[in-house]
Amino acid sequence: MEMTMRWYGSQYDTVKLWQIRQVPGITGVITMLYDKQAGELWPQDQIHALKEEVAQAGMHIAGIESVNVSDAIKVGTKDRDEHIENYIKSLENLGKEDIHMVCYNFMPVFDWTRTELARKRPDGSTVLAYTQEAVDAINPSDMFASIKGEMNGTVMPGWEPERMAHVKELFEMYKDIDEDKLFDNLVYFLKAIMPVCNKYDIKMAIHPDDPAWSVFGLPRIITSKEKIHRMMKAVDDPHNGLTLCTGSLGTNLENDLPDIIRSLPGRIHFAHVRNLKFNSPTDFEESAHLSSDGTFDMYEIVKALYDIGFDGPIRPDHGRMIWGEVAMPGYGLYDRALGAAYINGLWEAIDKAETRGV
Ligand code: DNO
Repeated sequence: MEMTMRWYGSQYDTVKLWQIRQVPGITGVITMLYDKQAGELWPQDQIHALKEEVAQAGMHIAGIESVNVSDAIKVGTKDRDEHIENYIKSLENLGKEDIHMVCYNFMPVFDWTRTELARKRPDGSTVLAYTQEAVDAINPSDMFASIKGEMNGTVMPGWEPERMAHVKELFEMYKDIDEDKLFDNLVYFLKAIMPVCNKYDIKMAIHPDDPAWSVFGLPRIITSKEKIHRMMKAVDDPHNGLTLCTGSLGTNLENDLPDIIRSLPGRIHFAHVRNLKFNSPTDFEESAHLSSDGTFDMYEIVKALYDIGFDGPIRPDHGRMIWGEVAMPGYGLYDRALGAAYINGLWEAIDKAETRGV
């Protein structure tokens, strides 16, 4: 594995590249052209400039999160083929710049969903949290308004104000889309992009739906082991892979995370590793990464990744807001640095136990 951290670009991120560089073991960042709308072309010169900026800071781009897939592609409207053409050209430009891993999602309307961005924990830290009760009580078009005051002045991925201004139209677009249609549109998209992925060895890593069930009646197709395998089989190419996101798949306590990992050797191209603490099956908060602070056994998760020979980028995922930091919720420097150090420690211990027979 390669330890990385997500970085939104100098224009948008409160965290600087030089700070990320000082986190022990981090050699790469996961980044994107943050001002590009889904469906838009990523020009090679802009990718090149981003790559140079990261290289100047002594790191490299370990992958992209995300080249977003437009709603036209997800819904299958008449603009879909044009957007897929742009997507293919963007992948080609990334390949030419020697970038070989792309994370994306196929979630309708909302990317990830949380109902609180700053729930206070007993130690005074704040975390992202979710309760089904809060989702059930709110009209989807009010969702953005209800959390925007907690965004610390940042633009959160998937919750861009321009996009949220059209929530009603977005819901209208998806009104005839059920799980099967959404799945067919995903397969159509993947089949169209596989040739360019093969040509440039670009590993596509779909992000699971977060939370791993339907919200606001919208269809969700990447929520369980069974559904992930259905997708892997439908386009059975090693470049069609998964972002193993423990915090997303793990929202459903029936998902056995180490078992899912072990069932997908060679198809996990990227890992988001974090813990969740459940107060009830439908009320969870994003605790510290440490096993004892949450519900997941982080040792078993990292061990499963190690055992399947996972060699892609890994990143600590959402962190708590600690030590007075003001940053994009989930994406401050301090707690993610602690997360990276912890995962590195687990990995080293597992590796030494395996290779030294300790
Ligand atoms: C949330 C992230 C997601 C993820 C996208 C991938 O913090 O994990 O926004 O980047 O779903 O396209």
